[in-house]
Amino acid sequence: MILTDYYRSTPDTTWEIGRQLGVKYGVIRLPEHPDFDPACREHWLPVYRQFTNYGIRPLIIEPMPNALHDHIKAGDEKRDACIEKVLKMFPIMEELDIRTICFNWMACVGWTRTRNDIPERGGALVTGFDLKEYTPPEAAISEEELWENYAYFIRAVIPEAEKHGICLALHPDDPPLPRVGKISRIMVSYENIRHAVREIADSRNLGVTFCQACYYLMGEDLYRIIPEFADKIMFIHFRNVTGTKTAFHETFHDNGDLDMPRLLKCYYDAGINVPIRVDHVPTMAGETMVNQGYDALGRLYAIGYLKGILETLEKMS
Ligand SMILES: [Mn+2]
Repeated sequence: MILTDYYRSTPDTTWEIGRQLGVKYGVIRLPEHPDFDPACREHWLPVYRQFTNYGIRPLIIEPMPNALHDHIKAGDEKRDACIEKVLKMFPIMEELDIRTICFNWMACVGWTRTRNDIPERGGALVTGFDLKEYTPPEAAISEEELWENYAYFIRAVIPEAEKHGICLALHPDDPPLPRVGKISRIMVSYENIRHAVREIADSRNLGVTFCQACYYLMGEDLYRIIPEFADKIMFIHFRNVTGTKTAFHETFHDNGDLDMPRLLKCYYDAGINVPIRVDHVPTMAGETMVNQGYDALGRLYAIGYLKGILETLEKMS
């Protein structure tokens, strides 16, 4: 596995901690201020160099810039202009050898929680979701529209992605509920995602971000689908939770429903050797919540835990 961490484009404590932990590769979030144009090479270069000068080599862009992607998912009048910009990102990524974009197909509402102050072990705070407490926004999109817009996008970008050697790694919907209010969601089951990445287009440049806790909350058998998806898993979100898709919360990585060492062994046994990053960590003692689920101390613990299991698997196999 290739150990990475998630970095915003402005240096903060997570950059320092990553470097101190020996994490050499980055999953990076592009700047979101309106002056940054993701289609413009000159705008990428200083961002890229700031990472490489720091000792972090960017490998993955996550997420696809929302300013473009929201129109593409909604299929509105700005869609084609936004797709044009996405296509212009590919040669820049090729030049910088950043080969993967993690994207999702949640329209109108992205990853969603109802609370960010649930006490986990020892009073560390985690985010959670309870459908009973959730008020969806006043937007509407149907399943048919989502599939149509997805197919439209994939058909437009895959030939260019193939030309430039760029991979698109589809993240499941989080939480994986088929509907929130009048907003449908489609990437909510293994069957649907398999259809999205195998049948709508069958390309080596189209695969998945395996956010393992989302698949668990779908009710899927991870030990069955990981080997079946071995050729499609391009990136792993190492994440643990407890509960069900209608009521769950995040946990420390060693304290949820998922058997983390067994899952890592399952990836190994299936021959999956891709970038992996820890996901959604608790906010710990002495910390003020800055980016919920992404604060520094929780990452420190989670990365150490992940490194420990990976090293053990490598040395024991
Ligand atoms: Mn995830």
